[in-house]
Amino acid sequence: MADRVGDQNQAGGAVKERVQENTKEPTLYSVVLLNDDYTPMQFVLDVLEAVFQKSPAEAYRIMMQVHLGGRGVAGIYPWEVAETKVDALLSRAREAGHPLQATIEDA
Ligand code: TYC
Repeated sequence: MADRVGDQNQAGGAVKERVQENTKEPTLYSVVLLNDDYTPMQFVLDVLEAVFQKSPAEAYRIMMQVHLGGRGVAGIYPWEVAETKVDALLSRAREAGHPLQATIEDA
């Protein structure tokens, strides 16, 4: 009797099968910075460091990729985190009077 309970465990053997669904990775989204002709390079560097937690070297790489190529990935996050990052970026940019834009895309 006691052995039987132990064999099946307290969830009747269902625990192991639930492990995967309980630890499933969230769908990820890219926050993509877009180029414009007016936002100062230094402002983009500051945002990449403050909002997207990039090192100065990585911020410079991303900023130049956007400046030269039109777009660049600032970070990859679950949906709600990506939205929060974009909100922070947009409110800093508008506060400072810059037209900086970003989009959220499937990663
Ligand atoms: N192109 C801008 C300039 O020459 C710099 C810039 C870089 C703007 C990245 C936006 O996402 C951006 N001042």
